Amino acid sequence: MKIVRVEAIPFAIPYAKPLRFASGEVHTADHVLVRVHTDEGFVGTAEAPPRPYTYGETQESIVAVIDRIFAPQIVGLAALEREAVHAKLDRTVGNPTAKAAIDMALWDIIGQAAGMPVSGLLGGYTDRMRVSHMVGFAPADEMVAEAEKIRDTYGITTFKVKVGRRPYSDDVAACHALREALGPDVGLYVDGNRGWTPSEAAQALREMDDLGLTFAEELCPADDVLGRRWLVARSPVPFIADESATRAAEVTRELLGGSATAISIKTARTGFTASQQVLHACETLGVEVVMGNQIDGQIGTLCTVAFGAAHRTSAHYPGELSNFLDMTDDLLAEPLVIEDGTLRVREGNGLGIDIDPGKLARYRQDS
Ligand code: MUC
Ligand code: MG
Repeated sequence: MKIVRVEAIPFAIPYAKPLRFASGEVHTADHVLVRVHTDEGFVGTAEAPPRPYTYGETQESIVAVIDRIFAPQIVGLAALEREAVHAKLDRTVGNPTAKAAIDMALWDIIGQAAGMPVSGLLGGYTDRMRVSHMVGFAPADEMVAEAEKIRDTYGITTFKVKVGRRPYSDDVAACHALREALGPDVGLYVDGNRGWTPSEAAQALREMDDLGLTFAEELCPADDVLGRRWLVARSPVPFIADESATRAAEVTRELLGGSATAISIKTARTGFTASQQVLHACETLGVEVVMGNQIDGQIGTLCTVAFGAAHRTSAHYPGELSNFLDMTDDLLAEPLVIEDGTLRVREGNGLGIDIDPGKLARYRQDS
């Protein structure tokens, strides 16, 4: 079963409520739909979200690297030769979400051809994940109102709070307001997207010591090498590396260097193949993982839950699976539903991604 064509289709869907965080903000899902076609008629689907402030990729660069470099390299290879495909893709540095989308589309093809769900092929641990919702920057009362609405509407009881603003006391106050409003049983953790210095972060953690946070993520840059190690050594909770550990080798480097004590796995950047490398490295080192969100649409979210639910360790903590709720629309024919704070893996062969052709025609940017 040979790869005969790779499509990279730019599309844009506005957000009803933009997400703001220390390294940037998102108003439109200007993603790239990736479709890998085979000579047996199977088509694998995934999406690549450009995050220039995290990976340097843009919508245009993702389309260009797929059209000009990756597609010519992999057309003619068999869809089962994933290692051969990766050997080709790895000749180009960077471009993580473009590579990850191709990887996940290949798994989708393999699942369809085998007549099995990808989540089952990956590990088949469970069929659902509890959901953690990301609360972006806003005045504290609006952050509280959003969390209460999400809890009441979807039954979600874990929240990742964006921090990293200056002065740090605004974020500390928002976290205290959230804990007070939501009560002691709700899970809370914070993500600074590198916004603070090590000393600001240490001070903020001290002032949030009584909040029962479960994790702290990327509070300061990993490039502040010694300051970051100093902070991580003093953090009262596991310190998650997200954008500082975007490849398996970076995960090893950050963990062994003492710059992180937990890892965010994002299928949007490591697909399924390298996400398993990351997961297994963390398992063998005894490091906790959280399934993160690259501000994914519903296609990316389906990929995240398929992977997260497939393994014991990745299914342990609630996964960040709800950013799509802030979009005005999406491409799936059958929208995702979060109920009782839970998102289910889609049934069926492959990833179960069924694109609505009318919506694709409406939102695509290349026609
Ligand atoms: C997150 O976990 O940081 C914001 C920037 C990014 O790279 O991912 C999102 C969410
Ligand atoms: Mg993060």
